[in-house]
Amino acid sequence: MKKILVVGAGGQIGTELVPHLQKVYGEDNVIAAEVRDEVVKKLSEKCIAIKLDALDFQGYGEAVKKYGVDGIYNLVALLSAKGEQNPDLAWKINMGALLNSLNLAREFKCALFTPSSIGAFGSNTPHQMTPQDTIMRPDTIYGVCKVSGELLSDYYFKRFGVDTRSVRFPGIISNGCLPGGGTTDYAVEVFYEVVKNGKYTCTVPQDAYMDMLYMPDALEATTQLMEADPAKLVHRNSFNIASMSFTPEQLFQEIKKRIPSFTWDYKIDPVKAAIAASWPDVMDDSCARNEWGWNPKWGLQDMITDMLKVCEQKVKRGEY
Ligand code: AKB
Repeated sequence: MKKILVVGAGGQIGTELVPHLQKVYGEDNVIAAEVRDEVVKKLSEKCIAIKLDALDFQGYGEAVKKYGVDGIYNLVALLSAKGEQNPDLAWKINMGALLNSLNLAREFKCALFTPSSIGAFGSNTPHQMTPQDTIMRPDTIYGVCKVSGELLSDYYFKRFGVDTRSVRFPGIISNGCLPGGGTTDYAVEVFYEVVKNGKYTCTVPQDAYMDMLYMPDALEATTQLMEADPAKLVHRNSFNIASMSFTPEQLFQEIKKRIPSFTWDYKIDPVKAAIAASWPDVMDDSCARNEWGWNPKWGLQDMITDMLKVCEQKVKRGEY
Protein backbone atom coordinates (compact mmCIF):
# COMPACT_ATOMS: atom_id res chain seq x y z
CA MET A 1 0.00 0.00 0.00
CA LYS A 2 1.19 3.55 -0.76
CA LYS A 3 2.58 5.72 2.05
CA ILE A 4 1.15 9.23 2.04
CA LEU A 5 2.50 12.38 3.70
CA VAL A 6 0.06 15.29 4.17
CA VAL A 7 1.93 18.53 4.80
CA GLY A 8 -0.06 21.37 6.37
CA ALA A 9 -2.52 18.78 7.64
CA GLY A 10 -4.21 20.92 10.30
CA GLY A 11 -6.00 23.36 7.98
CA GLN A 12 -9.51 23.28 6.52
CA ILE A 13 -8.69 20.75 3.77
CA GLY A 14 -6.14 18.68 5.71
CA THR A 15 -8.47 18.08 8.66
CA GLU A 16 -10.79 16.13 6.37
CA LEU A 17 -8.33 14.91 3.76
CA VAL A 18 -6.33 12.91 6.33
CA PRO A 19 -9.27 10.64 7.38
CA HIS A 20 -10.31 10.34 3.72
CA LEU A 21 -6.81 9.21 2.73
CA GLN A 22 -6.79 6.78 5.68
CA LYS A 23 -9.92 5.17 4.24
CA VAL A 24 -8.34 4.89 0.80
CA TYR A 25 -4.77 3.86 1.73
CA GLY A 26 -5.12 2.41 5.25
CA GLU A 27 -4.92 4.08 8.65
CA ASP A 28 -1.24 3.50 9.26
CA ASN A 29 -0.16 4.57 5.78
CA VAL A 30 -1.03 8.25 6.19
CA ILE A 31 1.28 10.63 8.05
CA ALA A 32 -0.12 14.05 8.97
CA ALA A 33 2.50 16.80 9.25
CA GLU A 34 1.94 20.18 10.84
CA VAL A 35 4.09 23.01 12.12
CA ARG A 36 1.86 24.04 15.10
CA ASP A 37 2.50 21.94 18.23
CA GLU A 38 -1.08 22.07 19.53
CA VAL A 39 -2.39 20.92 16.12
CA VAL A 40 0.11 18.03 15.97
CA LYS A 41 -1.14 16.95 19.40
CA LYS A 42 -4.76 17.02 18.26
CA LEU A 43 -3.99 15.19 14.99
CA SER A 44 -2.08 12.48 16.89
CA GLU A 45 -5.35 11.35 18.54
CA LYS A 46 -6.51 10.01 15.17
CA CYS A 47 -3.43 9.32 13.01
CA ILE A 48 0.33 9.27 12.86
CA ALA A 49 1.19 12.94 13.29
CA ILE A 50 4.55 14.69 13.18
CA LYS A 51 5.77 18.24 13.64
CA LEU A 52 7.17 19.53 10.36
CA ASP A 53 8.02 22.93 8.95
CA ALA A 54 7.61 22.64 5.17
CA LEU A 55 10.18 25.43 4.74
CA ASP A 56 12.83 23.32 6.49
CA PHE A 57 14.13 21.29 3.54
CA GLN A 58 16.29 19.00 5.63
CA GLY A 59 13.61 18.17 8.21
CA TYR A 60 11.03 17.68 5.46
CA GLY A 61 13.43 15.37 3.57
CA GLU A 62 14.14 13.31 6.70
CA ALA A 63 10.39 12.71 7.16
CA VAL A 64 9.93 11.65 3.51
CA LYS A 65 12.84 9.22 3.87
CA LYS A 66 11.90 7.90 7.31
CA TYR A 67 8.34 6.99 6.29
CA GLY A 68 9.21 5.78 2.76
CA VAL A 69 6.68 8.22 1.30
CA ASP A 70 5.14 7.52 -2.14
CA GLY A 71 2.81 10.51 -2.34
CA ILE A 72 2.96 14.03 -0.89
CA TYR A 73 -0.12 16.24 -0.46
CA ASN A 74 1.23 19.75 0.05
CA LEU A 75 -1.55 21.86 1.56
CA VAL A 76 0.61 24.65 2.95
CA ALA A 77 -0.80 28.04 1.91
CA LEU A 78 -1.59 31.56 3.04
CA LEU A 79 -4.97 32.26 1.41
CA SER A 80 -6.09 35.17 -0.76
CA ALA A 81 -7.27 37.83 1.71
CA LYS A 82 -4.56 37.08 4.30
CA GLY A 83 -1.93 37.11 1.56
CA GLU A 84 -2.77 40.72 0.70
CA GLN A 85 -1.88 41.74 4.28
CA ASN A 86 1.65 40.42 3.86
CA PRO A 87 2.61 39.60 0.25
CA ASP A 88 6.28 38.85 1.10
CA LEU A 89 5.26 36.26 3.66
CA ALA A 90 2.66 34.76 1.29
CA TRP A 91 5.32 34.28 -1.41
CA LYS A 92 7.83 32.88 1.09
CA ILE A 93 5.41 30.32 2.56
CA ASN A 94 3.43 29.33 -0.55
CA MET A 95 6.39 29.08 -2.93
CA GLY A 96 8.87 27.84 -0.31
CA ALA A 97 6.66 24.90 0.64
CA LEU A 98 6.01 24.11 -3.03
CA LEU A 99 9.66 24.25 -4.10
CA ASN A 100 10.73 21.99 -1.22
CA SER A 101 7.89 19.58 -2.06
CA LEU A 102 8.86 19.49 -5.74
CA ASN A 103 12.55 18.91 -5.02
CA LEU A 104 11.82 16.16 -2.49
CA ALA A 105 9.28 14.53 -4.80
CA ARG A 106 11.99 14.53 -7.46
CA GLU A 107 14.67 13.14 -5.12
CA PHE A 108 12.49 10.44 -3.52
CA LYS A 109 10.32 9.70 -6.59
CA CYS A 110 7.02 10.66 -4.95
CA ALA A 111 3.82 11.78 -6.62
CA LEU A 112 2.87 15.32 -5.60
CA PHE A 113 -0.51 17.03 -5.19
CA THR A 114 -0.54 20.78 -4.50
CA PRO A 115 -3.93 22.46 -4.84
CA SER A 116 -4.29 25.44 -7.10
CA SER A 117 -7.35 27.70 -6.91
CA ILE A 118 -9.85 29.88 -8.73
CA GLY A 119 -7.47 32.53 -7.37
CA ALA A 120 -5.12 31.70 -10.24
CA PHE A 121 -7.44 33.71 -12.50
CA GLY A 122 -7.73 37.50 -12.64
CA SER A 123 -9.88 40.39 -13.85
CA ASN A 124 -9.13 39.89 -17.54
CA THR A 125 -9.93 36.15 -17.51
CA PRO A 126 -13.31 35.32 -19.11
CA HIS A 127 -15.66 35.06 -16.11
CA GLN A 128 -18.41 32.95 -17.69
CA MET A 129 -17.54 29.29 -18.28
CA THR A 130 -13.89 30.12 -17.68
CA PRO A 131 -11.98 27.75 -19.97
CA GLN A 132 -9.34 25.30 -18.75
CA ASP A 133 -6.66 27.06 -20.81
CA THR A 134 -7.13 30.82 -20.76
CA ILE A 135 -5.69 34.17 -19.68
CA MET A 136 -4.12 33.89 -16.21
CA ARG A 137 -3.06 37.28 -14.88
CA PRO A 138 -4.19 37.21 -11.21
CA ASP A 139 -4.53 40.39 -9.16
CA THR A 140 -3.44 38.91 -5.81
CA ILE A 141 -0.14 37.56 -4.48
CA TYR A 142 -2.02 34.32 -3.68
CA GLY A 143 -2.97 34.04 -7.36
CA VAL A 144 0.57 34.89 -8.50
CA CYS A 145 1.81 32.02 -6.29
CA LYS A 146 -0.87 29.67 -7.68
CA VAL A 147 -0.01 30.41 -11.35
CA SER A 148 3.72 30.14 -10.59
CA GLY A 149 3.02 26.88 -8.79
CA GLU A 150 1.07 25.46 -11.71
CA LEU A 151 3.87 26.37 -14.14
CA LEU A 152 6.60 25.05 -11.87
CA SER A 153 4.74 21.80 -11.25
CA ASP A 154 4.25 21.24 -15.00
CA TYR A 155 7.94 22.07 -15.50
CA TYR A 156 9.03 19.46 -12.94
CA PHE A 157 6.81 16.90 -14.67
CA LYS A 158 8.17 17.63 -18.16
CA ARG A 159 11.80 18.22 -17.20
CA PHE A 160 12.30 15.68 -14.39
CA GLY A 161 9.34 13.31 -14.73
CA VAL A 162 7.88 14.19 -11.30
CA ASP A 163 4.26 12.97 -11.13
CA THR A 164 2.67 16.32 -10.25
CA ARG A 165 -1.13 16.69 -10.45
CA SER A 166 -3.50 19.35 -9.20
CA VAL A 167 -6.96 20.92 -9.28
CA ARG A 168 -8.08 24.55 -9.12
CA PHE A 169 -10.25 24.45 -6.00
CA PRO A 170 -13.24 26.78 -5.83
CA GLY A 171 -14.28 27.96 -2.36
CA ILE A 172 -14.55 24.80 -0.28
CA ILE A 173 -17.53 24.53 2.07
CA SER A 174 -16.99 22.18 4.99
CA ASN A 175 -18.08 21.46 8.53
CA GLY A 176 -14.83 19.98 9.89
CA CYS A 177 -12.66 23.02 10.49
CA LEU A 178 -13.26 26.71 9.78
CA PRO A 179 -11.21 28.18 6.94
CA GLY A 180 -9.12 31.26 7.61
CA GLY A 181 -7.91 34.14 5.47
CA GLY A 182 -9.86 33.33 2.30
CA THR A 183 -12.32 35.36 0.24
CA THR A 184 -14.82 32.49 0.07
CA ASP A 185 -14.83 31.91 3.88
CA TYR A 186 -18.22 33.62 4.22
CA ALA A 187 -19.94 30.58 2.69
CA VAL A 188 -18.75 28.46 5.64
CA GLU A 189 -18.98 31.03 8.45
CA VAL A 190 -22.62 31.83 7.70
CA PHE A 191 -23.78 28.32 8.64
CA TYR A 192 -22.26 28.45 12.11
CA GLU A 193 -23.48 31.99 12.71
CA VAL A 194 -27.04 31.29 11.60
CA VAL A 195 -27.26 28.26 13.88
CA LYS A 196 -25.65 29.99 16.85
CA ASN A 197 -26.86 33.60 16.60
CA GLY A 198 -29.53 33.65 13.87
CA LYS A 199 -27.73 36.45 12.02
CA TYR A 200 -24.66 37.06 9.90
CA THR A 201 -22.65 40.04 8.67
CA CYS A 202 -21.10 39.32 5.28
CA THR A 203 -17.90 41.02 4.08
CA VAL A 204 -18.31 39.99 0.42
CA PRO A 205 -20.70 41.91 -1.89
CA GLN A 206 -24.18 40.45 -2.20
CA ASP A 207 -23.93 39.94 -5.98
CA ALA A 208 -20.42 38.39 -6.14
CA TYR A 209 -20.68 35.07 -7.96
CA MET A 210 -17.97 32.53 -7.12
CA ASP A 211 -17.63 28.78 -7.70
CA MET A 212 -18.02 26.67 -4.57
CA LEU A 213 -17.56 22.99 -3.78
CA TYR A 214 -18.73 20.82 -0.89
CA MET A 215 -15.89 19.08 0.95
CA PRO A 216 -16.88 15.46 0.13
CA ASP A 217 -16.55 16.31 -3.59
CA ALA A 218 -13.21 18.06 -2.96
CA LEU A 219 -11.86 14.94 -1.21
CA GLU A 220 -13.12 12.64 -3.94
CA ALA A 221 -11.56 14.87 -6.63
CA THR A 222 -8.19 14.71 -4.91
CA THR A 223 -7.87 10.94 -4.70
CA GLN A 224 -9.62 10.37 -8.03
CA LEU A 225 -7.09 12.59 -9.82
CA MET A 226 -4.09 11.12 -7.99
CA GLU A 227 -5.20 7.58 -8.91
CA ALA A 228 -6.14 8.46 -12.52
CA ASP A 229 -4.47 6.70 -15.44
CA PRO A 230 -1.57 9.04 -16.39
CA ALA A 231 -1.96 8.08 -20.05
CA LYS A 232 -5.35 9.84 -20.07
CA LEU A 233 -4.09 13.12 -18.62
CA VAL A 234 -3.62 15.80 -21.25
CA HIS A 235 -3.39 18.44 -18.52
CA ARG A 236 -1.81 18.13 -15.08
CA ASN A 237 -1.44 21.44 -13.29
CA SER A 238 -4.15 22.32 -12.77
CA PHE A 239 -7.69 21.20 -13.62
CA ASN A 240 -10.77 23.43 -13.31
CA ILE A 241 -13.34 21.66 -11.14
CA ALA A 242 -16.79 23.04 -10.37
CA SER A 243 -20.14 21.95 -8.95
CA MET A 244 -22.09 25.05 -7.87
CA SER A 245 -21.85 28.80 -8.23
CA PHE A 246 -23.84 31.37 -6.26
CA THR A 247 -23.76 34.86 -4.74
CA PRO A 248 -23.94 35.55 -0.98
CA GLU A 249 -27.49 36.86 -1.40
CA GLN A 250 -28.63 33.69 -3.21
CA LEU A 251 -27.10 31.47 -0.50
CA PHE A 252 -28.66 33.50 2.33
CA GLN A 253 -32.11 33.48 0.68
CA GLU A 254 -31.90 29.69 0.37
CA ILE A 255 -30.90 29.35 4.05
CA LYS A 256 -33.79 31.65 5.03
CA LYS A 257 -36.24 29.25 3.38
CA ARG A 258 -35.11 26.67 6.00
CA ILE A 259 -34.67 29.11 8.92
CA PRO A 260 -37.19 31.95 8.41
CA SER A 261 -35.87 33.98 11.39
CA PHE A 262 -32.39 34.30 9.79
CA THR A 263 -31.29 37.90 9.16
CA TRP A 264 -28.14 39.25 7.56
CA ASP A 265 -26.41 42.44 6.54
CA TYR A 266 -23.27 43.47 4.68
CA LYS A 267 -20.11 45.24 5.85
CA ILE A 268 -18.00 45.06 2.73
CA ASP A 269 -14.26 44.45 2.97
CA PRO A 270 -12.84 46.30 -0.08
CA VAL A 271 -9.95 43.85 -0.43
CA LYS A 272 -12.30 40.85 -0.54
CA ALA A 273 -14.69 42.71 -2.84
CA ALA A 274 -11.90 43.36 -5.37
CA ILE A 275 -10.69 39.76 -5.17
CA ALA A 276 -14.19 38.31 -5.60
CA ALA A 277 -14.82 40.58 -8.60
CA SER A 278 -11.60 39.41 -10.27
CA TRP A 279 -12.40 35.67 -9.98
CA PRO A 280 -14.54 33.59 -12.36
CA ASP A 281 -18.31 33.48 -11.87
CA VAL A 282 -18.42 29.91 -13.10
CA MET A 283 -15.71 27.67 -14.54
CA ASP A 284 -15.87 25.14 -17.36
CA ASP A 285 -14.65 21.85 -15.87
CA SER A 286 -15.07 19.65 -18.96
CA CYS A 287 -11.36 18.72 -19.16
CA ALA A 288 -11.50 17.24 -15.64
CA ARG A 289 -14.68 15.37 -16.57
CA ASN A 290 -13.16 13.99 -19.78
CA GLU A 291 -9.62 13.24 -18.65
CA TRP A 292 -10.21 11.61 -15.25
CA GLY A 293 -13.95 11.32 -14.70
CA TRP A 294 -14.67 14.29 -12.39
CA ASN A 295 -18.34 13.99 -11.47
CA PRO A 296 -19.42 15.97 -8.39
CA LYS A 297 -22.30 14.64 -6.33
CA TRP A 298 -23.25 17.65 -4.17
CA GLY A 299 -25.42 20.58 -5.26
CA LEU A 300 -26.56 23.70 -3.39
CA GLN A 301 -29.68 22.22 -1.72
CA ASP A 302 -28.04 19.00 -0.45
CA MET A 303 -25.07 20.97 0.77
CA ILE A 304 -27.26 23.39 2.76
CA THR A 305 -29.20 20.50 4.35
CA ASP A 306 -26.00 18.73 5.40
CA MET A 307 -24.20 21.87 6.62
CA LEU A 308 -27.15 22.97 8.77
CA LYS A 309 -27.50 19.49 10.26
CA VAL A 310 -23.82 19.12 11.19
CA CYS A 311 -23.42 22.73 12.38
CA GLU A 312 -26.48 22.34 14.64
CA GLN A 313 -24.94 19.22 16.18
CA LYS A 314 -21.60 21.00 16.69
CA VAL A 315 -23.14 24.07 18.25
CA LYS A 316 -25.22 21.84 20.56
CA ARG A 317 -22.08 20.01 21.69
CA GLY A 318 -20.43 23.38 22.36
CA GLU A 319 -17.81 22.80 19.67
CA TYR A 320 -18.39 26.20 18.11
C1 AKB B 1 -9.68 31.73 -0.85
O1 AKB B 1 -10.79 32.28 -0.79
O2 AKB B 1 -8.60 32.34 -0.81
C2 AKB B 1 -9.64 30.23 -1.05
C3 AKB B 1 -9.57 29.88 -2.49
C4 AKB B 1 -10.76 30.01 -3.34
O3 AKB B 1 -8.54 29.50 -2.96
N1 AKB B 1 -10.77 29.62 -0.44
